[in-house]
Amino acid sequence: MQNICGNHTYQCGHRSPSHGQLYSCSFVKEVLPPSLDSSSEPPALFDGTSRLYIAYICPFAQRTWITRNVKGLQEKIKLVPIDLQNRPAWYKEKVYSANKVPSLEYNNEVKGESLDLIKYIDEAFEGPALLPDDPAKRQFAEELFSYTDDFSLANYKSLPSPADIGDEVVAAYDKIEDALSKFDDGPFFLGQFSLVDIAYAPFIERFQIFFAELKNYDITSGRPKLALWIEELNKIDAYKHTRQDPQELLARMKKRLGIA
Ligand SMILES: N[C@@H](CCC(=O)N[C@@H](CS)C(=O)NCC(=O)O)C(=O)O
Repeated sequence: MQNICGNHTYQCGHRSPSHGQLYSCSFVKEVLPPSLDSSSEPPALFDGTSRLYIAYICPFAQRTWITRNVKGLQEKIKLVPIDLQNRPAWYKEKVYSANKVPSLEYNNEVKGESLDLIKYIDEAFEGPALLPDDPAKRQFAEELFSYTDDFSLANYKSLPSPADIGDEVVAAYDKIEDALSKFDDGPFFLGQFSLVDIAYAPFIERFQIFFAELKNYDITSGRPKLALWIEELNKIDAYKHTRQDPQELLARMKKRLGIA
């Protein structure tokens, strides 16, 4: 089974997702910078440095962070984490007027929206291509990108209710299991690892924890494809390094639900 990482010294025998080339998986674990808050000076904006503004706890931002890592862009794109609870005023005023994360400062422009950004980073930067050329796979990728918001909404909606998991969530995970069955050349949505996996990973990472702890519901039960997808995803260092402490994610969600 293939693995992927964000380094392009072609050494250790794992296959690139789109071309079947061999390349290394010696992902270099970077020391993560501290989050900037309202007391922090802005970076030297628009000085030619590419910057990815994220919040460590944000699943949307995590999509872009994973993409940057998988493509081996740790040196090319500087990570700038923001404390969303105590945001620096300059972020809205000078960087991204939508005042959300993620955003990407690149070539004197700032762009936002995580799904647009992961596609943009994949196309505009070097590193392994994270969408296959196969038109059938491309079309399925678009269908799955379109479903991400409905998927996470169904999940979030079910959390505050004291009732069982609910039909909508069961149907959402059944749809994921079906999607994972479509291509059989690998354990990922399009067979090989792609941007589609990156789009879903931060959300499934969180809901697996929340449903297990808050609703005693195992999303992988009776869903072998999903179980394998999670297992294979967790072998990818470039993703693993972006994972948050499950207990912290759970504590935040409990607080948000008023059950802390
Ligand atoms: N649709 C946006 C959603 C981004 C988003 O909602 N980010 C949250 C953090 S997880 C945020 O910045 N919230 C700050 C706010 O809404 O003020 C995307 O996909 O990038």
